[in-house]
Amino acid sequence: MKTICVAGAAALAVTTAFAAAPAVTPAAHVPDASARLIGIDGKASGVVIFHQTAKGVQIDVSLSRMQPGVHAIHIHAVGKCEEGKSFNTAGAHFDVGGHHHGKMDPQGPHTGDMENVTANKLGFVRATVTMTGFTLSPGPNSLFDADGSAVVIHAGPDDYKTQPAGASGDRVACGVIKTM
Ligand SMILES: [Cu+2]
Repeated sequence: MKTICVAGAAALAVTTAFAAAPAVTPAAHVPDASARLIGIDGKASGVVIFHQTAKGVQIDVSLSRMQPGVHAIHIHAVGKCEEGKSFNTAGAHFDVGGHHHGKMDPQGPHTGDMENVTANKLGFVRATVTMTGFTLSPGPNSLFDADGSAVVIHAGPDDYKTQPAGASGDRVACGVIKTM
């Protein structure tokens, strides 16, 4: 019991310290966003959480029901995921400035290109990355442009060079990015 009280006091002290801190940075006012992914069967396949920090957008990827192995993951340009249309409704890769696909292309990568993720033998993916080319906040690089944006998982890995999507195959999961 005594331990619990001490812990509570410590937590209170921390809370008080934060409350007394000077005004937070503008980035802290940007709401988090999330994409709830569905598979091509229309059933839930995981969630991707977006958090704006001073250094970029932190992205926490948590997927299930993937085929074991390596998969491409990209931000696509349109916030529309229709499994009946093979998720082609999500459009091409999100890009600002007319880049080519892939970090191995001299004119790449697309702004929405991300590092491949790996599903374990049970089909789960956990990954955290920080992306600097786009923002959650309003502006020219915002994911929340007129037609929104989506997260798309592909059947295979991105080779980071083949146009337009790294020869990564079918789109197997998709989620519209929404403010939480
Ligand atoms: Cu893609």
